Amino acid sequence: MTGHVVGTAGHVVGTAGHIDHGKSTLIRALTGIDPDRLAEEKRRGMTIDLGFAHLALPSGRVAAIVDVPGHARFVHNMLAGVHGLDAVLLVVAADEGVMPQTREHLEIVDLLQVRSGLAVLTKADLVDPDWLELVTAEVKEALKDSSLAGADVVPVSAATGVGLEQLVARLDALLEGTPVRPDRGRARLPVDRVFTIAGFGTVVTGTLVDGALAAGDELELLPAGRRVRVRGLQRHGEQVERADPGSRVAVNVAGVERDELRRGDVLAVPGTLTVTRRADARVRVPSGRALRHGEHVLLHAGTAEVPARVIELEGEGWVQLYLDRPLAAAPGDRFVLRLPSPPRTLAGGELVDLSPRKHARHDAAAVASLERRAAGEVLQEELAKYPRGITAEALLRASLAPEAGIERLDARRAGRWLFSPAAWESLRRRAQTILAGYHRAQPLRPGMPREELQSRLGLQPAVFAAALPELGGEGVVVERDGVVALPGHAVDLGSSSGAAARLLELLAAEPFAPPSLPEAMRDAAAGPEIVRALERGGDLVRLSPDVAFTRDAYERAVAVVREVIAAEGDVTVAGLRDRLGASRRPVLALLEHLDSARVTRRVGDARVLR
Ligand SMILES: Nc1nc2c(ncn2[C@@H]2O[C@H](COP(=O)(O)OP(=O)(O)O)[C@@H](O)[C@H]2O)c(=O)[nH]1
Ligand SMILES: [Mg+2]
Repeated sequence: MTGHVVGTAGHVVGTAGHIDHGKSTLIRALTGIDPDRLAEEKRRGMTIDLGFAHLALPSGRVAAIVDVPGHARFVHNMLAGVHGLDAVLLVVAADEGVMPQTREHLEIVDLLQVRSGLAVLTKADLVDPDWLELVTAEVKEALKDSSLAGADVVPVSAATGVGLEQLVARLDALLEGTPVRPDRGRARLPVDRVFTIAGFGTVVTGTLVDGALAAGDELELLPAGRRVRVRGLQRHGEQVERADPGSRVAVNVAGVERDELRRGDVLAVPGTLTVTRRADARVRVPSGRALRHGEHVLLHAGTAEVPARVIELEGEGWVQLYLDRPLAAAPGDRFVLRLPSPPRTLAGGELVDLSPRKHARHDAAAVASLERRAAGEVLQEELAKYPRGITAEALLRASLAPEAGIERLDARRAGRWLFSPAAWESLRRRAQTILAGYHRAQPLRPGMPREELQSRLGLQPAVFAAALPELGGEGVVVERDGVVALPGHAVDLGSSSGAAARLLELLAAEPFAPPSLPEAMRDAAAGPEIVRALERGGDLVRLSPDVAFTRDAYERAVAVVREVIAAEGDVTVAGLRDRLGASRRPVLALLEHLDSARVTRRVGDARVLR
């Protein structure tokens, strides 16, 4: 490629139309560049694969040109060229008029929703004005129901040059009103050509979208998933340091061999695309055609062509696509579905969810969720897929949604974790159900061990640790001493109350000289569970493994201890024993208990208040 080029961000303009209608000749006449670059194309005088050129317009704007083959057999090559087009030149030979690939290409342009374009009547030198008028009307009629409805029809002749200047002026004006590709900061280059240049190595070309690229950038080659580096960049045949979205670029890539790359691969900023074998999509099927459930199709998205199977979902226009090979894509990407044989276009659409669950065919809720997702509620719908919580970071990564959306999200936050309102409600209900069942089964226990509740809820430890205090704050649960309970739960001795009462009775008979605890338990037929329950309920105070007081005895004894110390300065085991009329063993246990409870402190043989 030659020629001095000025200007930066630009548009990409593609040709479309029937074979031999003069597309390539027109591009050559406009740009001086022959888009038919292959030897075979030159020999056969026919475009087989995509051709590229660029056109400097009077305004100073430079449009990149993608010339496509018109032959029915090469529609798949044409499809690799139409992604990323800002405008289309639909070329119709004035002498032939609208032909099959005129309609087929127009339909593809329409399915991909390219909205800027001109119809160019070529070979105007071959027809008379009356005929030209008829063909103009025919072309307008063909455009009527497409995304190019109302486009200007411009007659030209590449042979005489008539009309070329007007065409260039119209195109310039059209692009003036066509927004340039937005820079979303996540550059990606769907690869349409791969070759090697001696001394440089591997070079790929493509239409850059969604972000800018600069020499030195680290990129991911997808779907393979390996890292590569941009060694150099060319735009319109000139070395550049940086290329803006909407540029046709040639990228010299380091870190990958030529045979590891092919058309359909994507170079992208790492982490910004999803590689998937299943996608939910909205489809539009042109009238007169039908998309059958289970149909095997070819999915064309970006420059990729992937065999896929169509699963119809409930409601009009929603499908789940099962791909034979992984595809690197982003939500919102447009695609075309074709039937392999005989080859024909079937439908077009937009990828909506790139990591969907499998749906039952009549899952109306799944479709309702897709509708909301397509309407822009991407994050909200993605969040709904994670009943066990997800971090904001992971949610953004999974949905490829802009960060700003997180603030508008209707979500319950627990630390770093987000839950959809429904997921949180379900977590609350499950915690309540699990604990209620546990309390019923274990009335003598104060609650369920934390770890058990965590595993019963199926939450990761980190998520549980963040969620539990929130559940506590909402009054759903209470947590104490490593166990979790419902707020209303009290240890209920229930059927064990006979044994518990007997035990308290035995201890109360000689409150300061009770029988040893194991003995009393045996006599009352009360197990350790009952002792713990009474202890937790405050009805019994265990002073040592074998000494327990009733609460009443304990409180009275402590009062006496304070009294004696207040009156005499300290208290001894013997002194307290005499005051309480008790035996030595329980008194010793009581004072040691009070020492360790930091009520009293031992000084020699005596205790003083701490
Ligand atoms: N007379 C005349 N012939 C043309 C014109 N444009 C293209 N052709 C001829 O039409 C044939 C097909 O042109 P080509 O550009 O290869 O068509 P494509 O298949 O649409 O790319 C070639 O023989 C061209 O010389 C034109 O404006 N006037
Ligand atoms: Mg051609």
